[in-house]
Amino acid sequence: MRTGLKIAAFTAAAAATFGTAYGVGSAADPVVAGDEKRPAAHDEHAAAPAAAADTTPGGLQVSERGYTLDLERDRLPGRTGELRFTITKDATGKPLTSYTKEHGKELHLIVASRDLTAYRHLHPVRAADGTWSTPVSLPKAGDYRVFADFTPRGEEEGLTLGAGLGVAGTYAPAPLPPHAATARTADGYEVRVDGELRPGTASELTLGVSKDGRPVTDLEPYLGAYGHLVALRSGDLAYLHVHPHDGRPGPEVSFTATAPSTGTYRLFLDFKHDGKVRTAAFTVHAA
Ligand SMILES: [Cu+2]
Repeated sequence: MRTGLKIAAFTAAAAATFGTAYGVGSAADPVVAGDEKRPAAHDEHAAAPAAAADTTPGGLQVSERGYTLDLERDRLPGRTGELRFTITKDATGKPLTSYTKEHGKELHLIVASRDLTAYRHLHPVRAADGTWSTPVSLPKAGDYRVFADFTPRGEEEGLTLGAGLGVAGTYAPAPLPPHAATARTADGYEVRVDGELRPGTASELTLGVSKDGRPVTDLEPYLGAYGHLVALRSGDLAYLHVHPHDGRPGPEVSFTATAPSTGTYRLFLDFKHDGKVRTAAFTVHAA
């Protein structure tokens, strides 16, 4: 069982767990059921490993469960350019063209710098042949990781594939910002995080948004939720995407999350206010 994305999205109090298999065989069975309409010769899961292999957190592998993230180029000549890629079905070598939408999109693309100081959440456009493309503008040169978060149609569980991306130019990796309970967005919003991330146990994180010292109570839905939270583990950039479990438009948005291990994580919260999506980032420790 992969990231538990659906559990988080559809079950109010459920933990979004990555790195925990819950139920031997449960990862394989829904795939078989969901693939009934496809001809057997095109069943790309025939060679998929057993459920036991699914304890790895998302985003660490370029290829998983019969799908591969193929970046057209794994380096960009500058900080601004176009990213093009396909999700290739290993069994046929062809791009995947049918997806189940999650939060209004067939695919969510996260681009994060290896030093965890730069972050982009993008929604590429898919051509009929399965090629995805999006303009990308990054704040600095260096090593990045690209995460594709999607659910192939007919499958119960989504998956997140990750690939490296190099951006040409002079690169000075930054130290991870220290732990702090509050973060300020580039445009003056203050976000406070309450609660702790715990390894192997679900815990609640509450993020409170204010502007000019006043709580924001009119957050706007962004992709069907008042907040989207991505956690990346420092060191290997293991990926966890969680969704809020209450429907209030602020000032507080709560998430239930489970860290796959002790360690340091960088949290990125996307929220929408005054018609614009804004991002606040935090460094937290799970211990
Ligand atoms: Cu998205």
